[in-house]
Amino acid sequence: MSKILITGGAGFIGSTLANYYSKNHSVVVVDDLSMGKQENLIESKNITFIQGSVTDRNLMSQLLEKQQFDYIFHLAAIASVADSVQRPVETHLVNFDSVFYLLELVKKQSGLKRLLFSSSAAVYGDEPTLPKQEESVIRPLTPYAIDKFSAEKYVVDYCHLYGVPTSAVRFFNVYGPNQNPNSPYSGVISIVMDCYKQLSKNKNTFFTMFGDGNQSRDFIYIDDVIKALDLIVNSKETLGQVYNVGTGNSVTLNELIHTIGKLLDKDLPVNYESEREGDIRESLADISKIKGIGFEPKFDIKEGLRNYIKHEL
Ligand code: UD2
Repeated sequence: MSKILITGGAGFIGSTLANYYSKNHSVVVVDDLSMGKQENLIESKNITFIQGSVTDRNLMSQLLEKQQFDYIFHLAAIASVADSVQRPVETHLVNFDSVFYLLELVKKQSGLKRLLFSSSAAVYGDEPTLPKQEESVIRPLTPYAIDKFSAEKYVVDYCHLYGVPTSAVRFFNVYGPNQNPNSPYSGVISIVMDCYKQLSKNKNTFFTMFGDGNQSRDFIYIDDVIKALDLIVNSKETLGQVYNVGTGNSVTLNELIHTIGKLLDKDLPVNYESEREGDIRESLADISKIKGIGFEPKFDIKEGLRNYIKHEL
């Protein structure tokens, strides 16, 4: 039974990971509940929940001095790009400083098997060459992307310089059950699903499409993400490495809405508005590197949506 720390463990990705590992391992979750919800975590004697922020240095140092973790997943973040533009200083404290401080804390721990850091496809910015390889041009354009990229660099550097066992992932567009739809910057699929729920109560519900709907994204289902993370932390060749976590396929938002409509046998009214400032037109991962450690996405967009619908609607 390993000891696992998951920061941001009440959020969408973190809670799914915590619930998954709690079957066979002891999991400690730290979350300030700014976006996450404690109800996302299943009732389990193997999960310990601590409400607090990763920016609280006393909390983090006490936690890591008291307990020796085998694995640490640092997922806590201000997850919205737009929010980071509104609050660059707060974003920096959460998305960069907390990582730096955590690296210093784990530097002293000899038993750690892996620290995994969650970076983002945002680091590639609007450079148009597709698909994005880990070695592609990096053009971080927002406080969110700059912090993710610099934190990711430190994470990798601490492995090479000090022998801290680290890896980083660049998430593309992750979707699935328990993704919070309630912020304007929530994942688009969670917003569409929420619209469908509202539609059954209110016939006037519609989905707001920002732009012409021809922008595309590489959507990856949460179960595939969990599999990718588990593979990375259990492989030696991933030490000090960064991996794209996507499917290698993309769909346009118009195609997405059409597919969901077909699966539910009901059309969702769509209102087209002007595109969001700074919106990336196309996003697509090259996943050759992660395939090299045995990763193969199991869910294409249709299969993923089918599963999501089974859980949520
Ligand atoms: C994703 C990540 C973000 C960052 C970024 C990097 C999510 C939730 N966000 O942002 O954290 O890593 O990738 O590039 O995964 N849209 C609508 N209507 C809505 C909501 C969204 O049309 O009500 C559009 C939106 O303008 C965009 C697309 O849907 O073109 C996807 O939006 P998103 O917020 O799900 O994700 P994205 O790619 O902006």
